[in-house]
Amino acid sequence: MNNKNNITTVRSKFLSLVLRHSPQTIGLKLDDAGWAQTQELLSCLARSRRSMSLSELQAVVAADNKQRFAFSEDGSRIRANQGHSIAVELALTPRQPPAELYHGTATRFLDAIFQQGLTRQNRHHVHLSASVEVASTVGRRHGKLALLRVDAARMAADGHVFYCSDNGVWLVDAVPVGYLAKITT
Ligand code: HQG
Repeated sequence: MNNKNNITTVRSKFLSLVLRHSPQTIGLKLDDAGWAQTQELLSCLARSRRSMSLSELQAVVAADNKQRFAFSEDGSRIRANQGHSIAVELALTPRQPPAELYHGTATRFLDAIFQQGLTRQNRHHVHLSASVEVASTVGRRHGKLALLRVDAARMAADGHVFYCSDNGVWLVDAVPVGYLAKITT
């Protein structure tokens, strides 16, 4: 990773922290839908010795490999597209999921998952992916990869509501055990 990418990654991680989990760290306030005023974010960052210019912030948003952040249309506000632990109402619209979705996790969680199903832990939803590749990357963050297939078609037919975030992550309240199958990797 070159130096410029490195700085962008550090900035992106810090933005995730303040826009998803802990805006108070820099004295920032988010509205009910998770939006921060862009100018206020820049001022709070500057006061916390995390200064960046508007164009540097725009570069972080544009360069983010998962489109974690979005500006409002006029650019006056910014928010995280998903992944919050604090209460926000993202006003997501229910969507019909693809027939199958995938979840990557670590092998050490499997016993609990096959007892309780997938539960949302600290986040607002269980996160699912339309691709095995993305699910594998997500799972490896936690340890030795275990890949799960979710029977999304049957879940939806049974009345479970799915949402898709602006950056293409599928979200659901929980996945009961009966819809899960382990994929041999
Ligand atoms: C596991 C990243 C025990 C679950 C990614 C996961 C994603 C259980 C971990 C986003 C369980 C939670 C979310 C149960 C679930 N017992 N363990 N009953 N149910 N788990 O990080 O899905 O980089 O909160 O399998 O791309 O790994 O942040 O969720 O291993 O979209 O933008 O508990 O985070 O995006 O871990 O990742 P996480 P996740 P960002």
